[in-house]
Amino acid sequence: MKALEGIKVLDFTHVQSGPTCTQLLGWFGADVIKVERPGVGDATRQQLVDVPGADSLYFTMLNHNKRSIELNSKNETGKEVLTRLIETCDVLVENFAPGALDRMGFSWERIQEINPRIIMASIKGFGPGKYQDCKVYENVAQCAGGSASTTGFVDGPPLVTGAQIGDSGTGLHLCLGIVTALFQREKTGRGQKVTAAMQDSVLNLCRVKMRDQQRLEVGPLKEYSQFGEGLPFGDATPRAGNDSGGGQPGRILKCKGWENDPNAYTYFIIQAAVWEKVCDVIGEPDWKTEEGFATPPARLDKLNRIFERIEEWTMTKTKYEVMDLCNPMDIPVGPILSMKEISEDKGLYATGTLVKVDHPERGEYVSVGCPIKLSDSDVEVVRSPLLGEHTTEILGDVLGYSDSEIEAIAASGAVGKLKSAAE
Ligand code: CAO
Repeated sequence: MKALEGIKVLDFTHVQSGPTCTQLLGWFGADVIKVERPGVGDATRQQLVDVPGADSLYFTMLNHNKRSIELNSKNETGKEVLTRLIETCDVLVENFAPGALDRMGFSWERIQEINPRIIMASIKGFGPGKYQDCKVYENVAQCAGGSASTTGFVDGPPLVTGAQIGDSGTGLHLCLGIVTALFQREKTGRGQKVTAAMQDSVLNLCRVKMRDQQRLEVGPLKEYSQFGEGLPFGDATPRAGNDSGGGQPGRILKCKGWENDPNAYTYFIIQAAVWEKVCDVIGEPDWKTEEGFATPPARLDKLNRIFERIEEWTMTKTKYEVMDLCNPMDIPVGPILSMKEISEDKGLYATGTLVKVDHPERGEYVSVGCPIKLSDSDVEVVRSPLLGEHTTEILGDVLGYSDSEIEAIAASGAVGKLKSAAE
């Protein structure tokens, strides 16, 4: 048995943010029914295509463990089918542009009327306020949520990060809201509306930077490298380069081979508790007791010199050797791993964090599996559906339409061309 077995999800999501949420629900055992525009489908099916004629990796890697029904929700018969789906499902998830669902005739009030037990979950770029009607993509959310202004180096422009905190980050937030609402429904019998704005989710992940904004009002941020370098602070949390957010001095340092390998680097933290071990490892035992080095505050204006010395040592080792030598001593270090190295890590396949998936159009590909492990709800990653692959099955088995009714629905243009079992 899976944790969410028996829960039906009407998946009205597209692109990245919403699909990451419903994919998680699918991995936890929910029956996820993805509603897609006939003949078109989720736009990502045809974005960044690498195998002509096949669904892209963008789509396949975000839509595992789902069934696909083609349905025109603007067609009258299509609206009737959608109404039946709303009656039948426990959760509706959507991330259309603001107002799109209302324009289809399915406001939250109408949805509640159809099914008072349903949980309707929405992602929008912004919460209520002056930007509520904006369409929003990943990097806009990273910028508006405070991440970009605090990422990069103090003397450079703002930077976005490769981690999709606006899209996948918001999908995660929404997923938590949905399971919480399902839990509350157990007691109240009522559904509710769950919303997660991308700006809010990014800001939540940048919580420590809002902490620093308030600390800045009472004095300089002493753990930031720029303090030790004597650079003045402005009135907003600055970009912190590779400083660690927790206040322990840390940097990214070159390792053996850095001249030719863009990822031959390690992250290195000089936590106060292991300072003496750091001094021994790099061959500077006198720094353990020397005035100006012995205490964390005394070291703040010497961090550049200290890290340059540590880097002299890390450059004699590979990033893996640094890890192997420092880890047993509890010195926190971490190799900078490339996507290529990660994709070849057998340990990640053993835990299901990476999976190989077979797909009828594109063959085998590597995907990231479920990053959350439940001891009593195993995750089996099932390939993403082809467009409309389950239209007949969902109309018949889930909604109970007879064969002749399904033919009539197809004739009305509400669904795409029905696929035979052989297709
Ligand atoms: N049948 C008929 N019409 C359908 C349909 C279906 N099955 N599915 C979608 N549509 C229609 C919508 O109703 C909408 O029509 P209207 O404009 O007439 O209301 C239209 O398709 C386009 O939807 P959209 O505006 O959501 O799509 P877009 O490509 O223009 O915008 C995006 C994409 C992501 C910017 C926008 O949806 C958005 O801002 N979403 C909220 C924030 C978000 O999730 N951003 C993350 C983006 S990356 O993950």
